[in-house]
Amino acid sequence: MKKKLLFIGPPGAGKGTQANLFSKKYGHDHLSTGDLLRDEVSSGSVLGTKAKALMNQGELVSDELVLSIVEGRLVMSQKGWLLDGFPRNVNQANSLKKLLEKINQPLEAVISIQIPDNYLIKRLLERGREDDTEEVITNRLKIYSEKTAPLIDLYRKQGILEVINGNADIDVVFSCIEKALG
Ligand code: B4P
Repeated sequence: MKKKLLFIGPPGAGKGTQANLFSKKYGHDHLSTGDLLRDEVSSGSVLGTKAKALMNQGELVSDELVLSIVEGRLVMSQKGWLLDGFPRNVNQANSLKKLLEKINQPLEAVISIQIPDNYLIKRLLERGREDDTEEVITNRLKIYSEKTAPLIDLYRKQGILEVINGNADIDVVFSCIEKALG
């Protein structure tokens, strides 16, 4: 199984859900910037307080903060890693590229989970996290299509992209991911 992975997809596509299942089964370190930022928010730190305000509007947190969170964990990882929710814009993708070159751990595959917007909105409203209101979800989807979706083409050009249909049961999506990475 490939060891250096990235899962990308719009909010609610199931990337967190699938990354969790996958890392539990195959032993990758699961690096979810969303989860790491929510931990920072719960800690009540100054950075967490700043992050919370942005997250609750559906905006991206500063690249510097996200990078500082990811870098240390990537460098420490011994058994392979799975990035979930990072990179989210071109600047983060460039920083990741430089970091991976520095530590000599090239990305092996990118899983792009795709699903129409109307299903995403329904899923997220049902989940009901603090940033899962209709207004905030709409903003997150807009930011995804403007800033994150262009990265898919970048990874397609590198020949490491696998597109997965996210509009199916969780176990069906999981099997498709295993097949793509096997
Ligand atoms: P994230 O935590 O990454 O959250 P997300 O995009 O909403 O997706 P998530 O992974 O949680 O949900 P999933 O699709 O698995 O980001 C939250 C915020 O953090 C961002 O808005 C931003 O502010 C900040 N942030 C994070 N990373 C950042 C970065 N790199 N730079 C700057 N800011 C950053 O699942 C959603 C729901 O669907 C769940 O309830 C799940 O149970 C359900 N579901 C999943 N698969 C399903 C299926 N197949 N069928 C039915 N339901 C399914």
